[in-house]
Amino acid sequence: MTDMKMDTRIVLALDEIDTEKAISITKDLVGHIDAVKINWPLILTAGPDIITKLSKLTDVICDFKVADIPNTVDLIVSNTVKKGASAVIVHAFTGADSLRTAVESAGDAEIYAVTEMSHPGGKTFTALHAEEMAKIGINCGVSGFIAPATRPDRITVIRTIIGDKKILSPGVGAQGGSATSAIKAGADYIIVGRSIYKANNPKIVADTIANEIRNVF
Ligand code: OMP
Repeated sequence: MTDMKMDTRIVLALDEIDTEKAISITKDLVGHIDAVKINWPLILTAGPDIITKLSKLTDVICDFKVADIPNTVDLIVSNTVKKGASAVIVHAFTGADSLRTAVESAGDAEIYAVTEMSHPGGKTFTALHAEEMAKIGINCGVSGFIAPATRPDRITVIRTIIGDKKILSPGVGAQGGSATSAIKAGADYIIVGRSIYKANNPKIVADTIANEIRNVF
């Protein structure tokens, strides 16, 4: 793929499960976000062809948090990319063989590895190993990492390990994190779901966040 746009630095987490609504929100937000990220909720209601449909509108990141043995990782990642995904999110705790397979199977698409999860439970296990997971991810050639906007200090720590690889940061809005704090801490993109797709006017919310981010630079 060509590199994902970096205009607004917003990735929309499209966890809207009404298929028509999900498509119309995306159409409305083209030009106001840099990509959409879809997860199991929308795939389960809309079916996997939603990847192809949305990919005609914008870059699609498939957040399948793949966590499996290399053979299964290969089957999931290669078929997701065939459907039109520009990137796939995988868990890093599976280790080097699974991560390396994800990168190889993605071909020109990107692999983003989860370091530390944004919810309170993310502190129990993932936070304890986030730095190691970032190092393994770098060795395996991933394009970027997921790090929590709910703990901006942790984004900064991950940034020191990964150099200029990308950081996508979820947890803004509904989970209490702030877009500007995440970007100031070292994130390249923020991932925002409910605060945008559940809003009466998603475009206004997205534009407000994009302006806040622009003021950081
Ligand atoms: P909102 O909380 O509604 O903004 O959505 C956040 C989105 O980011 C959801 O799709 C989550 O599945 C995803 N996410 C997290 O919230 N925390 C993480 O640690 C990792 C992810 C992710 O990989 O995208």
